[in-house]
This record gives sequence, structure tokens and C-alpha cells, in this order.
Amino acid sequence: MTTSHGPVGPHTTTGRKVLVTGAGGQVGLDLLQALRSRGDQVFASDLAPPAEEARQGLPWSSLDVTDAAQVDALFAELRPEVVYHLAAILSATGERDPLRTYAVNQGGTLHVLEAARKFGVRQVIFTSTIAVFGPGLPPLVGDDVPLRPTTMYGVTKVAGELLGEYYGRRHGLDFRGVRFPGLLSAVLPGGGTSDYAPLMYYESLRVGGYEAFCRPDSQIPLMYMPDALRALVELSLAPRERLGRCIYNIAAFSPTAQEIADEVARVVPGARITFKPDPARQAILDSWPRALDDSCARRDWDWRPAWDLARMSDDLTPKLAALAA
Ligand code: AKB
Repeated sequence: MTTSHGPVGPHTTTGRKVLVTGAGGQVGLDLLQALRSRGDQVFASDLAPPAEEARQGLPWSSLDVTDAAQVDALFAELRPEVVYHLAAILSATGERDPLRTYAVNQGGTLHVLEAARKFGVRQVIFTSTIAVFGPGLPPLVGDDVPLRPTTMYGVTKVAGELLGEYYGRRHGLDFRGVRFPGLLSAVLPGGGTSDYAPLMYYESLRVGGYEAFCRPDSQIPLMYMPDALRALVELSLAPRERLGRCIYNIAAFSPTAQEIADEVARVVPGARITFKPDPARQAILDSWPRALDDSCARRDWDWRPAWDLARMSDDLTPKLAALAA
């Protein structure tokens, strides 16, 4: 899926005016902080802004991305230079209401791209996912294998990738994105199939153990949030002329669920992790890559993960312990 790109305009790399959609989610809340600390002027939006203490002193707007008029009105008012489009329903929740997932993920992305075109947004950063892939994958999955997702979430993320590339070719929009592995952080995720990984840590700290909804040999790519945030910033700032494509695989580590359980037992002594596979979520996990090849990201914008499973465990455990207390 190599793509052509639109014209490159002059732009600033600090103090950018940035709008984040879906800012109240697992990635959004940490991304707001990361963008602010690098000097960007940040505007947050979500369906319902979070409680006052989570707003980080930032301007928040209510935004339902399924409503094109609302998206247009916010873009017209704020005139952002860069948009991080995160608003989406994840894989497990998505299977409970596929039509709503289509409306939010696919309709929402179209509305954001269209508003970006109308109101002169320079760059849109898109968060894609390992869920764009489907069964029959090789052991190490590159960027350009056929995309055959089995979930509505995956289908809409493939469509989002293609829509963004279309807006790049047709309208010169600078559209870029990463395919995220399952993410772990001190903000708990909601409705993902990769949630068993953070929940092993969190529930062990909270109640002494966790019954995982997958088999112990389940294996998908995972990443610690600081790497994910750095990827979103570094890709956004990479010189356009170096980028050979719009969407990039990024990878960090790929433990089996049993290996995560062993790691949790190291950092939370006495943790009891058991496994009771839920057929629907297990089938989704089995359709995803076991490991991602991120050599294009390494070549084009010098992407390198900094965190492995053990280092992440040592850093994350005290943070989750504070949350669980
Ligand atoms: C999910 O599990 O749906 C997400 C993802 C891997 O994109 N965390």
C-alpha cells in the first residue's frame, strides 16, 4: 500500500495548534500531556469531556464525530493546523454494536477528513491498529500483506487508512498514521481485545489475581504507552520527503499471555493469573499478528521502541498500584 503524497507547505514544528479527537480515551489523555509538554497549543474534544480533574487545564469541546455539522463547526471555530484523530470504538465493544462502530469509526473519520479539507488543516494523524489484519498471516507481518480484518473495528480502520490516503492524493492533505499494537498504560483501556494484558497487572494489584479471557499461548504485539506517544509525535514531525508511505506498522514486544502472567508474578508477588478463553475474543486474538515487522518505520522516520516487557513492568506497576489503591 505505497502511496503518493500531496504538496508540502511550510510549517512549524513547535507551538503547533493541535486538535485531538477522542481525547478522553486511553491514548488521548496521555497524548494531551505529551503534546502540551513539547509546546503545542492543544485543544481536546470528545463525546463528553471528562471530569474536571482529568481535563489537564485544557480547553475541551464536546464533539460527536458522527455529526458532520458538529465536526465542521469545531474545525471552523478552532482552525487547527494538526489534528490527531483518535475517536473510535475498539474491537470487543465494536462487535456488540457494529452499526454504531461503523458510524463512529468510518463516518467519523470521513467527517474529520472532510472538515480538514474544508478548513485548511495541514496534517491529520490517524491511529490505526493491528486489527486491520486477519487470519492466515505469516509469522512476522509486514505493512503490505493483504488486509482481511474479521471485526467491524478492523474493517473501519482499513477504510480509515484508505480514506486518508485518498484525501492525500486528491486534496494534498498530509495524512499519516501508525498501526498500534495493544497498548498498556496507567490509564485503563475500554473495550479492546488486547485488554487482558493491562488487566493482568491491574487486577492482580487490585484483588490479587485475574482470570484472562484468552489461552496462555495467545500472542499479539504489545507496546508501552510512552513509546506509542513518541511514535505519534515523531511521525508527525518527520520530513514528508522521507516518508515512502502514509501508514506504518510499529512494534515493541510480542509476549505470549503466559509470558505476561509470569512477568506479573515477578512484579506482583503472589498474583494468581488463570485462563478461561472467551471464544469470541479468542477468535479475534487468533486472527491478529503474532509479531509485526516495523522496518519501514525504522527506515523512513528512525522509529525505535525504547521499552521492553520487563522495563515496562517495573515502570508501570507502581503507577497501576496507585490507581488500584
Ligand atoms: C483493541 O484491542 O481493540 C485495541 C487494538 C489492538 O487496536 N487495543
